Amino acid sequence: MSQETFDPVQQVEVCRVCGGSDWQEVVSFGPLPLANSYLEPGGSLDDEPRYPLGVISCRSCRLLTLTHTVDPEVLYRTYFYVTSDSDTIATHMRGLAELCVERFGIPEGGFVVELGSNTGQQLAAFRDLGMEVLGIDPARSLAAQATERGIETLPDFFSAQTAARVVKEYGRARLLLGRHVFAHIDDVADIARGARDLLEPSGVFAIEVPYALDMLEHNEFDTIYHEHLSYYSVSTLSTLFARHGMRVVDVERAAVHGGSVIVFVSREDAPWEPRPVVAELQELERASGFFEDATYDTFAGRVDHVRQTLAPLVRELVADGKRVAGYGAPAKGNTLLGVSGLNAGDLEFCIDTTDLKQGRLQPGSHIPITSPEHGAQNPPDYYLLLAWNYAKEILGKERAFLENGGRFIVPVPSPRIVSRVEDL
Ligand code: DWN
Ligand code: ZN
Repeated sequence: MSQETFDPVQQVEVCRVCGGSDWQEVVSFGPLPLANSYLEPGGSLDDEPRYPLGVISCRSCRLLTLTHTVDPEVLYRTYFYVTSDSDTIATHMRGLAELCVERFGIPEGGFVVELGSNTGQQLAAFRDLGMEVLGIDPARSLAAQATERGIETLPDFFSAQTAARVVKEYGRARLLLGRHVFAHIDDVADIARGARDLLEPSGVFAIEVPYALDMLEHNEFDTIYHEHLSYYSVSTLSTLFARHGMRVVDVERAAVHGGSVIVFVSREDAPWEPRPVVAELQELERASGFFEDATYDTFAGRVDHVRQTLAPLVRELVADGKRVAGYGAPAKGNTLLGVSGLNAGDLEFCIDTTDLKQGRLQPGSHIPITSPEHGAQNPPDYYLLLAWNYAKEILGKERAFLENGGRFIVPVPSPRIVSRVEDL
């Protein structure tokens, strides 16, 4: 395809799960820059690419999907997100490795493959338990970094084709894992086929995704950005895998990233009987209105409330002579800033622990990103908590800031000011 005709944006017409095309419009955030495209200072800020961002819901299987897809080559080949080294995530990863090994009886030396394995932190937890591991990640620099630390990682997208190559070169896997990557994938049928081929007959595919029920309930609309193509429920994932000769056999809810589910999928003829929790969660989803249009209209109304109240709250504080900065520069913060219209005139800076982000500017809002040390030396009066999914951990370690009169603005479900960890 020539440069002139290549369009990295495609409109979603057909449901990637069920093939349906009866859509309910949920929210529309207009064109926004890519949430992980942190800008070099000094570069031109005028020609920042922006892509449509909105969510629709399939009335047949209730998949929530973005209205448009952006080509994964544009999104992931150069990627700034490195798996957080926060205590919350490190503990979660160790727990997840133990859970998989125990529940599905993976023996020592069992082969574990992870897609979207990033810097290899999760696979290191499996290796510590005696497993053989292999990572697959398209971000070339991350794959190289992981391989350097001893976690062999193929610099590739996972697909049925990659799966066939792994089977040939390494053998079949006991466990295939995808943490916060499955919801980023458009051709999920290809992934399901690849998973089926890659796994031993009794193997398990463990998928961790943000739980759509939590997103709706806690108004976590900022987790909507171009990388997150799908927002899954257990019901929708069950529909998907049933179409590919597989079934959901277990589900764990986890508090990470605003509420996630780890869904365990095996071949229909594998020796794992679905646990009662699978049906229980599907029933909870039904009872929560997951299959009704009204639920999505209510969500859109709550999003609108944040959209209309957050910027005035911050601007009132600034007009009162208060200094406001952002805490964290997570990708989702850029949806929040973009949707609420906050920019460098409102927030002085955003602090973030990620070296790669420091010294750059937030996409869209152009707020400079600095180090936590800079924040400690120039404490603002208020921190807008962009990384709200780590609220407890962050407020716990920012006791000095709070004791000196500092405050946090927690943006979702509805903006509020917090001065103590107990108020969360
Ligand atoms: O799916 C995805 C999720 C799981 O992770 C990706 N597409 C991208 C990413 O989303 P995110 O950027 O919203 O993730 P986090 O992990 O919520 O980002 C937190 C940010 O906050 C990081 O940049 C690190 C930073 N941070 C900090 O500066 N101080 C985090 C903590 C805990 C801190 O104390
Ligand atoms: Zn559908």
